Amino acid sequence: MDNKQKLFIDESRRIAKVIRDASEIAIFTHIDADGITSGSIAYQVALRLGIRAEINFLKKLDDAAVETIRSRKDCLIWMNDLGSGYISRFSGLKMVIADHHEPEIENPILTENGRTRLAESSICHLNAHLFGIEGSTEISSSTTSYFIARSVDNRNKDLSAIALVGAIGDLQDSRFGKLTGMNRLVLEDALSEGCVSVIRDTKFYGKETRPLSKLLEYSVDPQIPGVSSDPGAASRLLESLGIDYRVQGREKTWRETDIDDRRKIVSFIVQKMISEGIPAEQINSIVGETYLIRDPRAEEDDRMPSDAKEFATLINACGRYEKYDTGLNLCLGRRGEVLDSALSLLDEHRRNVANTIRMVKLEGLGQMSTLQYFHTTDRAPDSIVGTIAGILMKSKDVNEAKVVVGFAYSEGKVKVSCRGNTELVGIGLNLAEAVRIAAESVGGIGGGHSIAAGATIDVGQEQNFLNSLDRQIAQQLRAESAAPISANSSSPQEPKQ
Ligand SMILES: [Mn+2]
Repeated sequence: MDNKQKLFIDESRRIAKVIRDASEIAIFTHIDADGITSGSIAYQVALRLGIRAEINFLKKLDDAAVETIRSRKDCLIWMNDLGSGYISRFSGLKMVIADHHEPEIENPILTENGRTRLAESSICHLNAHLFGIEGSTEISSSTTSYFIARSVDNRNKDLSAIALVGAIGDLQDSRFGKLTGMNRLVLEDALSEGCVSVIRDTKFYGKETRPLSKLLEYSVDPQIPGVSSDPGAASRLLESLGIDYRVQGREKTWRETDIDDRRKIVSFIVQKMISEGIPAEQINSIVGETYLIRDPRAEEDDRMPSDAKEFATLINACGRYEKYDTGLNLCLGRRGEVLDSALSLLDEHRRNVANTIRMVKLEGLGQMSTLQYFHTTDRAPDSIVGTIAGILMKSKDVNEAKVVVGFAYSEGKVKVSCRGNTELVGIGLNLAEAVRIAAESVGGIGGGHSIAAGATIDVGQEQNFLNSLDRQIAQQLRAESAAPISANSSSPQEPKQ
């Protein structure tokens, strides 16, 4: 453990005391996998302490949400996965913020004995950025909340399993092919508690749930030349490799496929990537750590995926379709009927994503100098616009040197999702800042991470937002190329949603 990590954990201990002393806790959390897992950790902590607690899920931190939060000033408010960016709106509240998004810049920050903290005394703020820790690869909101949980009571170490699901849901492993930094400390706890096992495997999505040919056809990370997005190509490949991929009238999953057959597939993909001139580091990154979760609190159910990535996808599906209780209950270990609903939400989600991608590709993306954009208007659920932007950013059909911006109508406003990649971040892109400034220039709000950010703006402001964002990004990329030492991005991986 380094000094920054030690200071972060010291701060989590100070916050744990505030939580133990509370008589009632109002938990607020975001609705993605990281947010729902974080909220479930906070909720479980309160339950175990015997403290009266309620949990509220927020799509975004708009004026109405701030109003709701401020109305709970009678109890301790515990924010997860949001809050850091708009902390000045909460002055005077008794509040704990466990977040990993970039903190509000204008907020007064004090440095005392080498420790950076907010000058706002009634708010306990645990955020990696205040300690010089990277908030998009080294720690998620779920692992931030986990450090508080563990400081409250060592017996909460069993919550490390669900904390890892949140970190994976936030794609914190994608840059290095494994969990690093503070997340790695949580992984160590989970290993010693026996609630996770780590295997080296390919990065394919759906290893436990997708039929083998679909796993290959739908693979965007890695893209398999000649196979990804080409219906029928995967089955032809499997047959040409002489792989028996059927069992009892259905296709096997990756996990059910014979180990030698899996090796054949991987070596075929590697050779194909070499022949296409794909860089070696990108080829190496098709294999990474896979985390298999065994939550000791969970009910037995064979249908529950143990792969943390698939677990996170299930929770994300619950959040996207506003079935927050289903997501929460899944995180608390419920299965059975809860799992039934989660699985059918995931089915519905996959259909929506496939249809929307088809629609956007058909229409084509609008082009500006540093970005490319699409608008799903009201033809798709607003909750999938980030997923669509992420998939497009990784696909061969768009310009990888430009940011992808997606718009969708959402409750009388426009929801905006922006995605970059590690190459762009390496040459100066900071979407969190660019999107925040562009959103504020049209009277909206926005923020996030350097590689992925979002905003909410008024209907009709799309073009003004794009103009401002285009200028911001151009400025960031220019400033970086003018700097004497340019940042170097060594990793080919970029998060997707
Ligand atoms: Mn998060």
